[in-house]
Amino acid sequence: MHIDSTEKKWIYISVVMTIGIVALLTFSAVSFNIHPPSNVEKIDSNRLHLGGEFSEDNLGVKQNADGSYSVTMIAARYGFYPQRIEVPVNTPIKIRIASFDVLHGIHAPFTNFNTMIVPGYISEVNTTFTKAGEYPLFCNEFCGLGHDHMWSKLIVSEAEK
Ligand SMILES: [Cu+2]
Repeated sequence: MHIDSTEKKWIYISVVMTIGIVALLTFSAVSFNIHPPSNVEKIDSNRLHLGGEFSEDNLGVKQNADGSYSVTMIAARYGFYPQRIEVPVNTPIKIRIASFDVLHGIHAPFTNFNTMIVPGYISEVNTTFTKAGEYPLFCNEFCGLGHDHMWSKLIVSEAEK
C-alpha cells in the first residue's frame, strides 16, 4: 500500500503528539498527586437523617486519638452543614461528605480540597491544609436556582488546638 510522504509525516506527527500528551498527563498526575477518587462507598441518600454517620449529631469536626481530624459534612440544596468548619493547620484531615438530594461539588480555592458529591455515594478527601486562613467553601456543580448561594466557610487555624 502506498502512503504519500506528506501523509506519512502527519501520521508520525500525530503519533508523537499522542505519546507526548499521555506522557505529560502521566507526569503531572504522578508529580502533583492527581488521581481519581479511590473511595466508592455507597450510602442511601434518602436515609441520611435517620441515623448513622451523617445524622445531625455526628456532623462536624472531631479530633482522632492519633491527633488527626475527621470532618463529616452534608451537602444539600442549598448549603453545606455544618456551615462553618474549623481545623488546625498542618494536620492530616479526613473529610467525608454525602449529598442529601442532587449532585453537588465542594471546593476550597487555593487548596487541593475539591470533590464532587454524588448522591448515593460518600465523597472522601484526605488532605492537610498548609496555610492558615479563611477559605470559602462553595458548590461547583450547578444544583438548582440557589446554587450561587451554596457556600460555607473553612477556617484553618494557626495554633494547634
Ligand atoms: Cu450545590
